[in-house]
Amino acid sequence: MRNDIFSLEGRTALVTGGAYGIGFAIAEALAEAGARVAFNCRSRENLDAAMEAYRAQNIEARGYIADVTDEEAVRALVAQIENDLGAIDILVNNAGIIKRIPMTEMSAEDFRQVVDIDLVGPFICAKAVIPGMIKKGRGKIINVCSMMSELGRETVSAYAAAKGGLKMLTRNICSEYGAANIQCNGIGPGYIATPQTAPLRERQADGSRHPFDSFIVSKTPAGRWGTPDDLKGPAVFLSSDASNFVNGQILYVDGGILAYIGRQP
Ligand code: NAP
Ligand code: GCO
Repeated sequence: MRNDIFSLEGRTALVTGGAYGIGFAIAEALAEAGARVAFNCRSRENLDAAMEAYRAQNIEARGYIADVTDEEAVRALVAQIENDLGAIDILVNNAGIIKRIPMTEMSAEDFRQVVDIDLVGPFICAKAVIPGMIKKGRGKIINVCSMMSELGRETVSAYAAAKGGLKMLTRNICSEYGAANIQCNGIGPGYIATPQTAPLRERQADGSRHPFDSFIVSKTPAGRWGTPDDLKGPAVFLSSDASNFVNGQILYVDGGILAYIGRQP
């Protein structure tokens, strides 16, 4: 059979924050492409619900409780996955949070928490898996960036700072470990319908659409919010041999929003 450069057969993948949302869809896609899949999250309730959801999709995912900001816990997570599934070939740094607070009203603690999870967490996880990838002679690291790696907007200063930093961490891992045949790229989702963006899509008291919902739809050439499934193909591409000469890039999966000035009112 023609060598399928998109196949992930025999590969072990860790998707952080893969209990639901974008991470769940990416983990599903990697499993459908043949990978053995592990995910982590902080909440036992979310993990149990996720295991049910994976089983319902006939996916034998392994779930682990681990906070990506806890270096000891991540080291133990990587060791446990290596024991259960084999050394990690693919790391998807997906776990992330957002706090929408006007900057002058945001505490330094809130700012630090967002940066800790969205930027330091990916650093900790990448640092934990790279030695094993070097030993194997190959590896794939995919950082889930954001449109806010490129653009700002009101109330998301911490998130934009973290995601901007994650874009540069992506380029630096590429620079530092490309010679070890490790490819590190980013996926930059546009506005995706997940629990994280639910507050931006809530129906108003009169049943009308949230103003931000209408704004995003008007700003997106595709004329819709993305869904987690829109990220499946790009994630398989960046996890597979099909992208072995792609390194340090951010692949935006945004329906064209970053390219578009917006419809004249
Ligand atoms: P989500 O629905 O809020 O899911 C976040 C996931 O991360 C959950 O499984 C959560 O589970 C886990 N998580 C959060 N903090 C964690 C931590 N410290 N350690 C381990 N797991 C943690 O978010 P999403 O919309 O799917 O977004 C996923 C990623 O895509 C994030 O990095 C986000 O910034 C990025 N993104 C989202 C959009 C969008 O429009 N939705 C667009 C661009 C980029 P627990 O709470 O149980 O830990
Ligand atoms: C927001 C949204 C965005 C999306 C995403 C866009 O409040 O503006 O949450 O930040 O999550 O990052 O790419």
